[in-house]
Amino acid sequence: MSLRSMPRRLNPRALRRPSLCHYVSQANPRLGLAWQSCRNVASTPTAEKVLFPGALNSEFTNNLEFLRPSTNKAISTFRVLNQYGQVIDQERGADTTDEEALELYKHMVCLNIMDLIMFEAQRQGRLSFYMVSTGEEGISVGSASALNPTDTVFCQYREAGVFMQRGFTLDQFMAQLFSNCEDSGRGRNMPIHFGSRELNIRTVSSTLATQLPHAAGAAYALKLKNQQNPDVEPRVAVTYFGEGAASEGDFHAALNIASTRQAPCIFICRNNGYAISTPTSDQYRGDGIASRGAGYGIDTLRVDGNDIFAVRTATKEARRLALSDGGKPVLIEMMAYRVGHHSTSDDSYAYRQKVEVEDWKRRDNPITRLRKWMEDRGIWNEDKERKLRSKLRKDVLGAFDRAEKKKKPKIRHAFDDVWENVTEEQRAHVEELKDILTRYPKEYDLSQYEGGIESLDELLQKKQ
Ligand SMILES: Cc1ncc(C[n+]2csc(CCOP(=O)(O)OP(=O)(O)O)c2C)c(N)n1
Ligand SMILES: [Mg+2]
Repeated sequence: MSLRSMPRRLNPRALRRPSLCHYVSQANPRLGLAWQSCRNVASTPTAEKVLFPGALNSEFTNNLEFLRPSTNKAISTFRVLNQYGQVIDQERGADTTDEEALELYKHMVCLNIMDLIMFEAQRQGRLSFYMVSTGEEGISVGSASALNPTDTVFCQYREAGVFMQRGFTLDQFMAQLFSNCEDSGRGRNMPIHFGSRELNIRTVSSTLATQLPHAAGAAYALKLKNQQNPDVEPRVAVTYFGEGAASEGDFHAALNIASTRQAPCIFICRNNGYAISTPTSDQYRGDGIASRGAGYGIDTLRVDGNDIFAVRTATKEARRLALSDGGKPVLIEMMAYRVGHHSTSDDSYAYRQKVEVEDWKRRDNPITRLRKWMEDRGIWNEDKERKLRSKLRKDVLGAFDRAEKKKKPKIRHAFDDVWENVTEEQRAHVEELKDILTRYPKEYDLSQYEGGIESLDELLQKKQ
């Protein structure tokens, strides 16, 4: 008797409590197929295929042949433009209007100028820390341009371009970088840990890869929401991470849970060749990060990150795929080279040759590649370039100046937002801090902090 013809009450699977996914597939019969093909395994004694529950559709073979990934052809890299800025497939074209291209270009150049200015400002001691996106502007700006504003985004830390493309203003960047009273994070994070509830971008967390399971979970929640509200435009979760972060356990947990739950999560890896001083050759032996997608049963694409049109097209298609068949994860590996130092705390010439960096700078770059395309189309020239750069420089410096002059957030914010009411223990901490600040006014100049020491009184007066 085959499993299929076995009476249902004898099938141990039928005795198991149905999972949430079972209910989901029951609620929407269209979604049922993918789950059921993994659940209802049928077998006959003469079957050609293995029907072990853990390896569906595997044919028997008597060839003793190990899989040897090192002998496989490397996964191809998708691109739309060649390095001269020419569209390769004329039929498909760039899939971007001139106006859109100009906006993308402006955002990439603005990010680049902000990076140059803030890096130097850190060197002058005017802010404590900074990280540049040089060479990776196309990945963040291009992918963000292909998402819906309601999609929820979880960044690593080198994706300021995502914020910029979504509408984070220069004043908002500067408020966070200078930890002033306008910072929505209330000055409680290191510079570059941006976040925006309005723009649907979770606050950056330095702890590598923690954003990945968060995104997978959010995507699963969105899947259920999308089903509950079929009239509302469906949403995806998107997360960014470096190839170094992909060595964390969280990466694997996130891909696996997103895959088994078929959650609409787009995983965007920025493979820039380095994790601080660790080159990819010390990070993995497989074919980059893309090869891991297949292992988790996830639709995957490798993309030329220096080609903003390829990044956009790939992200658009990933979003379509992520929302098809009731939802599924997608992995995109965006290839790039980290042109800058890891951060202002790093000197990359201690572990890589300057000539290597100079070579990459000359060889390829997302900004110059788009510029070549725009010049070929006659929508850009040297004069426009000069004017744009000069205007953006003024804009960045203007925001810099305004932010630097603003006061620091109230000291009380160090205690806010943890407990609804001040606890007895917190009250003791606040009182102790107040005592120290009062006794050592020369050491602690509070004139720069909004509300001065009185902001602590506001807390102490709050009823328990
Ligand atoms: C869990 C954890 N381990 C180590 C670090 C220290 N650290 C910060 S950035 C970084 C390198 C990450 O490289 P990658 O993910 O490739 O991103 P990239 O900096 O190249 O953009 C490391 C090891 C950390 N922040 N968190
Ligand atoms: Mg990296």
